Amino acid sequence: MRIVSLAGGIGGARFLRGLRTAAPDSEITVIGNTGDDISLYGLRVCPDLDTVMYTLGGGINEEQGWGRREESHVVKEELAAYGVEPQWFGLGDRDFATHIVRTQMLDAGYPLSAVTEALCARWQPGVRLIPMTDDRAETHVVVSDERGRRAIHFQEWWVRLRASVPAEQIILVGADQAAPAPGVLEAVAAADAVILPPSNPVVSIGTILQIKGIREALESKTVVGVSPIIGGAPVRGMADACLTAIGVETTAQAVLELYGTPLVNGWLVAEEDAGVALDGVEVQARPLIMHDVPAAADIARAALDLAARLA
Ligand code: GDP
Ligand code: FO1
Ligand code: CA
Ligand code: CA
Repeated sequence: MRIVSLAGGIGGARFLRGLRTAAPDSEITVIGNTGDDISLYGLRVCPDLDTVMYTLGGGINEEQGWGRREESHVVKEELAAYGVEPQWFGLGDRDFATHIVRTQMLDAGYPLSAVTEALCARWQPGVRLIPMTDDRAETHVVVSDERGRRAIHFQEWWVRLRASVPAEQIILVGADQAAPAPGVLEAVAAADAVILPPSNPVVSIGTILQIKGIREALESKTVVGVSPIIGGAPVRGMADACLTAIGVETTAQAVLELYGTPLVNGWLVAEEDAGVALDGVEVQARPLIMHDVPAAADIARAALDLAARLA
């Protein structure tokens, strides 16, 4: 069986670990969000791709959900001693190596998709991880602060400001010029099932859906989504601040409506959200907390079963 999954960072990666367990004989292609990507100190950083790669490859810091385990921060301290900015983003020493390799390959002319494949040769994530695009398309957030109304990089809003300043707009800068990376549309066309994991509906899944051709390609497939919102709140992180910015309520119902039909055919919600409904979509209530890999695998199995029934 061929499965395609979109993915952001933590929610996507943890779900994928379950999906890989639930469907060990399937070929899984992951289309990763690159809207979070940022260049720092001359290095290209791809947080969501790395979170998926490290989580599936056994290198993730489990408590934090991003970055490497057994990490040290000597380089960060040395940069700070020179007064180098920004100091609000914490790159660890082991993680730095990934960004050095990536940047070196990008500078040599390799597209991000080829670079990601090369990095995955080390981590063996057990899925094919493809960035949504090889083109530069970065999420920016329009805020009003003491410096007036301006657009800042998504990471500055998320990490430095902790989404405490309301987002007036969330914009994927470069979306118009960005094409799906090689293999993305081919994988979707060949897929027996497409899964939307419980990733951020705005800045993870919503970002990937903005790359031209991707949403349209998905619409003709059997797509099952897993709600990242349970009982009116994100399970983790600040997705509520992103949803508010685009005028969508933080509920499993509103996220389903945001994705809408004909994109989504099946939707998994938590048991307390039973009652969510949309014409043309089969909704099922299930325990949706990914406590551990077996719990994530149970959710993945439910998503695959629903997709098989709807196909
Ligand atoms: P990010 O890029 O690191 O922010 O990660 P994603 O976009 O992939 O996922 C973030 C979303 O995952 C958040 O909106 C959370 O609500 C959701 N999430 C995290 N853990 C769980 C969980 O155990 N169950 C469900 N249903 N959603 C989760
Ligand atoms: N998140 C933070 O809250 N603080 C950090 O200093 C930070 C550093 C960081 C470094 C590498 C990486 O891959 C991810 C990192 N993240 C950090 C997480 C990440 O930037 C965000 O959670 C996501 O981009 C939002 O999805
Ligand atoms: Ca992300
Ligand atoms: Ca569909």
